[in-house]
Amino acid sequence: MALQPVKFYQTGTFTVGNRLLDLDERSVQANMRRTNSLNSGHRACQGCGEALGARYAIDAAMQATGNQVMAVNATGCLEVFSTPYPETSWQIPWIHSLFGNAAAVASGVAAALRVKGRGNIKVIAQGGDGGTTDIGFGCLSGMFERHDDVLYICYDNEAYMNTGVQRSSATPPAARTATTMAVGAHPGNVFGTGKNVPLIAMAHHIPYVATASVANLRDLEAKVTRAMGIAGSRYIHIHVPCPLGWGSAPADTILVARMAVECGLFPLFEAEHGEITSRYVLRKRVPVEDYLKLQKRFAHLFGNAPDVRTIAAIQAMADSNIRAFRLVHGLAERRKA
Ligand SMILES: Cc1ncc(C[n+]2csc(CCOP(=O)(O)OP(=O)(O)O)c2C)c(N)n1
Ligand code: SF4
Repeated sequence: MALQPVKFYQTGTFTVGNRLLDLDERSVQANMRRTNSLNSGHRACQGCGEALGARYAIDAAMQATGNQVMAVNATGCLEVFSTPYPETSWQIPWIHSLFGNAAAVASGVAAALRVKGRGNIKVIAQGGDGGTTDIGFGCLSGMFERHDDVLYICYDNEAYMNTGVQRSSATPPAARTATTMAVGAHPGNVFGTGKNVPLIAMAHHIPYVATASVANLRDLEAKVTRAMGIAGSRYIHIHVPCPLGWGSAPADTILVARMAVECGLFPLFEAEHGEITSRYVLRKRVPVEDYLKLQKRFAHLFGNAPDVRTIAAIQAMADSNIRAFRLVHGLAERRKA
């Protein structure tokens, strides 16, 4: 009988697959000495993508720096659910800034550490999309422009969730929020608005910009690890589904995030000094409906008379991303993460 080669399909997964990898290739979470930077007992909703993304990001940052890291946190869900004074779930030195000035406070902390000769301690600023793309945008651009030595992480749940799901400049078209049109011919957020902060960050020619998703936690860890090894301003924009605000099932958080990536609406890429250096090539391209149908904020597009024109317009956005970021085979070259 002919011998068949054994294929280790699970190589690289978080469970058994990690044991098949060299020590330095194993995921941060597979490490017995992982730090659990955001400890149990916090008050995030079930299935909160932001809580998951933050723990993986900060755990990776702690491992990369030998725990020599501190964080400045903008007001928002991440701050509120993790740190109801006098309690905290954080296992690192952590400062709550105002809603809009996390980048400026982090710049100041990094400068103070440098003056005190403690530049080995790395500074992270973090916040939601409201705190980043809207109210904190000026401070963030200033931090980039001055090349301050800070990694800024935006956890993008596409609305102001902490105060009850208001629209931000990261809210996608047609998504219902508490402050977008509830009824009429085209309920939800309008088309043609919003801003792409990763591309704006690239325009500042900072050394490192990346997008990441809780759908691919190894990729997320790798990007944070890479960012921690670079000096100067760095920016990582992480897509984090919010079951409460998106009307998705808590158990579907990873699925929803994966569908956003695989349909092309949330491209995963890295850029250095303004140029894209790697991108995630779609493993299984899916239509945008597969992503939208999982979320009640888009429920008005479906039902007895689906809004085919609006769905087609969203599909056109995904197709445009796929072309622009070269997300399908034949168009993309990929560098090992
Ligand atoms: C100057 C100011 N305006 C408004 C608020 C109220 N506020 C606190 S958190 C928040 C929304 C945060 O949204 P986002 O940054 O997207 O983070 P999320 O809660 O979605 O994670 C708002 C409006 C505030 N704290 N300060
Ligand atoms: S409202 Fe959304 S972002 Fe906030 S804790 Fe709940 S799931 Fe997380």
